[in-house]
Amino acid sequence: MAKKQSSQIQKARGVKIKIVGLGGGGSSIVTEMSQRLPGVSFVAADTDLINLQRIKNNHLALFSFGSEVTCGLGTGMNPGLGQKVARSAWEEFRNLSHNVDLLILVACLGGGVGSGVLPIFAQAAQEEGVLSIGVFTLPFAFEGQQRQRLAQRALRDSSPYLDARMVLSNEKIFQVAGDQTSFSAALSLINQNLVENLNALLEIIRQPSLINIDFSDLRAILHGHDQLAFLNSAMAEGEQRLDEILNRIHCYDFYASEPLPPDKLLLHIAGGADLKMAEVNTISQEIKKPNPAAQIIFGVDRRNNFKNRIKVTLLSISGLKEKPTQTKSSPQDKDSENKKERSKKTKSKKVVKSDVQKKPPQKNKKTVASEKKAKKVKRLNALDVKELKQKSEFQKTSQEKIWEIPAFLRRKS
Ligand SMILES: Nc1nc2c(ncn2[C@@H]2O[C@H](COP(=O)(O)OP(=O)(O)OP(=O)(O)O)[C@@H](O)[C@H]2O)c(=O)[nH]1
Ligand SMILES: [Mg+2]
Repeated sequence: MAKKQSSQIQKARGVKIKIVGLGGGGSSIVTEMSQRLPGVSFVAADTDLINLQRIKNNHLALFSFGSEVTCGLGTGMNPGLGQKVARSAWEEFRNLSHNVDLLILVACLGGGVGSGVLPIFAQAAQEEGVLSIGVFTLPFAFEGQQRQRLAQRALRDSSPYLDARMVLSNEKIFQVAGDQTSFSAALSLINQNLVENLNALLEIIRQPSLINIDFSDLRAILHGHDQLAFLNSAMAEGEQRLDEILNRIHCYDFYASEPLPPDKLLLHIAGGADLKMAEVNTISQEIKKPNPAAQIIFGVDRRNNFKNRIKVTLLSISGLKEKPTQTKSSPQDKDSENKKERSKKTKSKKVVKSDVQKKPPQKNKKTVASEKKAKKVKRLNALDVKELKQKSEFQKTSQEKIWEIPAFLRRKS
């Protein structure tokens, strides 16, 4: 019995996490992560054999594909080619996702491999049933609009297959790095930020806490479809530690957009023996302010080496309003004709969707029941008719007013 339990504990602790970097930028980020994140499998995937040779290290598995088509080079900013070679590597992508508990796909969007391969890999992972999140960067503004468009298309095409995605923007580096910072050091700032935050997240699901958070909690928060994720951790010490934490926990320095009001939150607070109830309370209250109705999974840990210090880790998940149409067809069926057809359908579906939103909402059950009741009365006098009409007018206008309020405020009330 004791033996069985200890093997179950081992299994529970040994959650399999795989981080796969796609293309030149994705594999550079994963290379940096692989040297600093223990207990995770790392893979760099590219058609560019020279790039793979450059980043080779002991913590990283290299996966080359499509090199017979690209002659061992990149695609030259051609996502169509990226998709084509990805489709022929479909089974390998499925194998890479096999027996994995959490798959993190990292890509710098705007190029041909990262942007082209991403939707195909994400779909293969979904077929394998793995919990998957995407970590993406958008190109610098100086790289031009075409790269931005490729990046946006890759986001849109991959979103139906990923549980959630974090979207960072290279452009934000300018707000953080000084003018004299070297280019490589500036790029590395994003990578370091990701490493620190992912490390904090993995630490809380691996280390048992006073109020524990484990992988099933993380899965509950991440599981979904087309969600935006914001991950941050902040540590502060000394007398001003609480103020500092409150100031920094909502600073998502490199993210492409401000966080949306969260639907789900995973919050972990670690402190020393001097961590106070009031501090835990203030931090938690502050964090749920943008949406008090959000689902919160909460953990607390006491760490012996945290004298006078607090560390807060926050994963915030927001569902997106406009959900792209989900296409379940096999990637082998996807030729460019189908794609054009699909994008036409998506456009027309979007129109239909927004039309539907403008329509007055469906009558609620009570209204329908009272109208049914009214119908049963065979003969209505003039007064009955007037009263019924007023009632339905009132319900209609009050419902319409509700739909004029933004969704997140609606949820609050
Ligand atoms: N943050 C960050 N962004 C990068 C890095 N390398 C490239 N990028 C960005 O990623 C975008 C895509 O470049 P790559 O990742 O090299 O392209 P690719 O996916 O290999 O595709 P190819 O066009 O076939 O080479 C660029 O426009 C840059 O904005 C990096 O190391 N860090
Ligand atoms: Mg490349």
